[in-house]
Amino acid sequence: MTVSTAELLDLALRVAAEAGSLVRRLREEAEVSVAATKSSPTDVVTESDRASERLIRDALLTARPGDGFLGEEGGSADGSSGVHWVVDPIDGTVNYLYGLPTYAVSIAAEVDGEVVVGVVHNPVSSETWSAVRGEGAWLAGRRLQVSQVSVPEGALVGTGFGYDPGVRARQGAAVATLLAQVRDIRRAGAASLDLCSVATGRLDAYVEQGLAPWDLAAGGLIAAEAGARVAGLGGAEAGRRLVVAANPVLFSALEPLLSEAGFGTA
Ligand code: LIP
Repeated sequence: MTVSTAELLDLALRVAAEAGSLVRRLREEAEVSVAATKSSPTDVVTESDRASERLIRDALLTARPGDGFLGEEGGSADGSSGVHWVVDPIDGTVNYLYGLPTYAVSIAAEVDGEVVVGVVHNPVSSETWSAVRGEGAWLAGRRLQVSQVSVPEGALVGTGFGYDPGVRARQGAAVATLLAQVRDIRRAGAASLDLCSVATGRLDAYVEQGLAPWDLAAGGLIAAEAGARVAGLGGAEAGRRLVVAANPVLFSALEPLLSEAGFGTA
C-alpha cells in the first residue's frame, strides 16, 4: 500500500504538540496524583497519562479512521489501512508525577509492521525530535548525528530499570559492573528521551532491559536515523529483552562488556 510518510509525520508532530501542551498544563495547574498502578506499586499511571492517550488516539483515528493503534494505557484498536500507531502518552511518568522535567510524548507510525515515522516531544524543554525512515533524524531543523566515541572508557552511557524489584536487583548488578568500564552512567527515566539523547550526541550509548514497544518505537527510529545501531546482543533485534543504542564501532566494543555484566539475562 502507498502511504505518505510526510502526511504521517505532519500528523504525528501536530498531535504530539497538542498532547504535550495538555500534559504540561495539567502538571502546572493541578496536583498530579496516581490514578492506578500496573506491574508493581511503583509502576504508576496518572489521569494525565490517560487524558493524553485519549487525545492522541482520538486525533489520530479521526484523521485516519482505518489505522490501528497501540497505547501504553490500554487504548488499542485494530486497523485495516496497514498503518499502526504506537504511542506512549507520557514516557517518564514517574518523572512527571514528581515534577521532574524529563518526560515526553512519544508517537510512532508503523507501515506493514515497520516503524517509518517517529516523533518524541518534551513539553518542558519544547524540544521535538523526529525521523522518517531513510530520511534522517532532526531536532530544531538540524540533522542529527550520533557521537563518534569509539571506546567504552570514553562513553557516557544512559540506562534505566524496570519496576519489578527482582529484575531491578539484577539490572543494578549489571550496571555496577559496567560503571567501572565506561566514562559514566546516566539514568534519566524516559527511554524515548534517552534514545533521542543518543541521536543528539548527549549520550554516547544507551542500554536498557524490559522496554515496551511504546518506549522504543519512536526513539529507536530517531537514534537509528542519526547513525546509531539499535539492537540487542548477539545480533538480536532491539526489544523487551534488551535495547542497546550506540554508533556501530562503540556498539561492537560495548557488546562483550554488556554480555559479561549480565545485561539481557532473563
Ligand atoms: C519508563 C521508561 C524508562 C524506564 C522506566 C519506565 P514509563 O517508561 O521510559 O526508560 O527506565 O522504568 O518504564 O513507564 O514512564 O512510560
